[in-house]
Formats: sequence, structure tokens, C-alpha cells
Amino acid sequence: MLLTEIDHIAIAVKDLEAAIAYYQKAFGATVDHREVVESDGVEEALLKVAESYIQLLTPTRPDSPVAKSLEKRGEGLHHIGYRVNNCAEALAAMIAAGATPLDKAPRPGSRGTTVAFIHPKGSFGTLIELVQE
Ligand code: CMX
Ligand code: CO
Repeated sequence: MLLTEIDHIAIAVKDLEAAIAYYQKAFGATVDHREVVESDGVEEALLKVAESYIQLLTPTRPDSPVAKSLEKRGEGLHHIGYRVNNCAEALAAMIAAGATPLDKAPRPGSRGTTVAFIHPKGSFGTLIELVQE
């Protein structure tokens, strides 16, 4: 089994401050990490839940994948991040299983992680991010 944890559940939102305030009010959740990921055109707030995170995501520019998603699909679940020990190994295993990679090779993600994305089309409608800490 290559997956070691659900790393995060990513939710696309229009107003990051409002979404953080909502999770704070409802659950007493606090922001564990906040980062602008320029390469992906997103700003994230990570709320820790046990060993996993809720990743609230908002676009920082109009050509960001999250801006497109908000436009076409509205707010809501955007992707699942699966934690793995070795991103390259997990990516190769997914490709061997027939998945369509969006990244040919692992690349930097937020909070110093190494990540690779898999297209939702070949993965039963779920955009998958492989996350190596
Ligand atoms: N979840 C499920 N399905 C999705 C989806 C999503 N998030 N985004 C798009 N789709 C589906 C669409 O519904 C569409 O289906 P149909 O062909 O049946 O209509 C299909 O995938 C293609 O959609 P599209 O609108 O043509 O594709 P986009 O140009 O919006 O790109 C994707 C989609 C996944 C390729 C793009 O979002 C991407 O490259 N994502 C990876 C990077 C990323 O998301 N970065 C931000 C997060 C960074 C982080 O977590 O740190
Ligand atoms: Co993510």
C-alpha cells in the first residue's frame, strides 16, 4: 500500500478570509499554515485535523487552475491530496495503473512538499495530488 495518510482535502473558495472564519466559528479550527504558491496561482490556508489538513484554496490570478474551477464548477471540493513516502514511485505506479498524469515528474508543492497531480478524467472524476512530505 503506497498511501500513508490522507494529506489534505482541498476546497476551492472565492473568499479565503470568509472560509477560514467559517471553519473557525463552526469547529474552532485554526490556521496551521498559510502560503501563496505562485507556480499554481493559489493562496492556501491549511487547517490541521489530526495528521491531515483541510486546504482552503483561492486563486491569485485569472489563469490559475482554481480560478477556472470556480468559474466552471463553482465553490467546493477541488482535489484530494494523498500522502506517500515517495512521490516519484507513487506517480510511476499510478501511470502503470492507467492514470493520466498532469505532472511528468514530481515538483515542489506548498510547505516544502514534493507533489504530482493526476487528471480527474482517468481517476473516476477525482483530481488527485500525490504529496511527499
Ligand atoms: N475535479 C474533478 N473534475 C474536474 C476538476 C476537478 N477539480 N477540474 C476539472 N474537472 C473535469 C471537468 O469537469 C471536465 O470534465 P468534462 O470534460 O466531463 O466536462 C474535465 O475535467 C476537463 O476540465 P477542463 O475544464 O477542461 O480542465 P481545466 O482546464 O479546468 O483543468 C485540471 C483541469 C485538473 C487539468 C487543472 O485544474 C489542473 O491542471 N490541476 C492541477 C494543478 C492544480 O489544481 N493546482 C492548484 C492546487 C495547488 C495545491 O493544491 O497546492
Ligand atoms: Co493540494
